Amino acid sequence: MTQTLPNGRVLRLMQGDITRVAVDAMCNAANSALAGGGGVDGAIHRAGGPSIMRELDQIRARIGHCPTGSAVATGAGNLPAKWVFHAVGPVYQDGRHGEAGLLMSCYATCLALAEERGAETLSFPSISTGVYGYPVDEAAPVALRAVKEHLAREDTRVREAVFVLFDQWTLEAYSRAFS
Ligand code: AR6
Repeated sequence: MTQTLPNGRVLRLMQGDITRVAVDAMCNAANSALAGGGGVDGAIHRAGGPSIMRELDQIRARIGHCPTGSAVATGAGNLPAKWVFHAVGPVYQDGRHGEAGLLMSCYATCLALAEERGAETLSFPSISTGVYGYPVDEAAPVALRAVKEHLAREDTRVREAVFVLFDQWTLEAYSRAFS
């Protein structure tokens, strides 16, 4: 599914493995320890190789941890990208603990990192809807709104953002929110 905004920027949904989709910057669903893990984080480190963790070690030595709702940037090792933005989504409790704001902020931080670096194409997984338990039907409209609002800006350097969704169920939830 593809939507072209009035300013020519493109928002796209596809099903697949994010590590195989070439972009300038690939976003990861990390944890605040930046320590690697399962899910998309595990896949990114496996496919990207050890240089990504080495850079995260340096970032950790400098800042300690990455707060929920924020993100840090590294190179992309062997991945088909220039950068990986490691975003820390909220662990879902009941939806009344600021989860939506924190989730929005993950996407917004990744987009700000993209602007700083001049990344024109960007990929996102469905942050927080795996291990972190955010119901995908609630997360999808928040994620899409955050990215679409940014893409709609006249001055954005981002040309295209693609959500690479791993399973059919997640793709369907995002497709419903998309239309
Ligand atoms: N490509 C795209 N999406 C994927 C891939 C992939 N290769 N693999 C999984 N997904 P999760 P979270 C989907 O659990 O909920 C990690 O241990 C997955 O199906 O990866 O933010 C981190 O280190 C789901 O739809 O991230 C953290 O500790 C989505 O990615 C914690 O999990 C997110 O699921 C973060 O949990």
